[in-house]
Amino acid sequence: MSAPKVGILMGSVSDLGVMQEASKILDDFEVPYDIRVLSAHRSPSLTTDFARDAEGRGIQVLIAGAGAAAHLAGVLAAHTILPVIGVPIDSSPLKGLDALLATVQMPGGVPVSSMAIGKAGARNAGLVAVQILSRNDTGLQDKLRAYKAAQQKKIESIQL
Ligand code: RP5
Repeated sequence: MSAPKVGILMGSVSDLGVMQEASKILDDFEVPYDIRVLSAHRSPSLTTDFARDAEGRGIQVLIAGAGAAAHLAGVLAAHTILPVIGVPIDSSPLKGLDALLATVQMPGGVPVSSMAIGKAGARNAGLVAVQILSRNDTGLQDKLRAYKAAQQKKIESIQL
């Protein structure tokens, strides 16, 4: 199997159902990835080690999904120069609004690209990762064009 180009991280195994939307996109585009549970709060050392080692392993983009007081994306961003895409997860009584604010409101100098809450955000995180990788990969550019064309065709074919 090829070396991973994307890291998909999530704060809990309970986030997997949402984050699989990102991994499905990477499967569709045949982009190799590493997917694992890493918690900013429950396994802080593992999380920082992963962030520090990712670039050296050839990973080019990180996707981080977390709910509640969502610090995973921010902690990863603190320890790497790789782009970090955050996915706020609707796993708390606040239905992801807490995670959205925690993910999007990074202080200046430590960017996290925040997606929408939940499955749509995870899917788009996968697509943004592919878009970043596609800048140096014409094969991925062609697949992105085909993906957009297929979406358009689907809408155009709707008969009400
Ligand atoms: C966050 O707390 C995780 O990302 C998850 O969304 C949420 C709840 O985690 P569990 O209590 O289900 O493990 O850290």
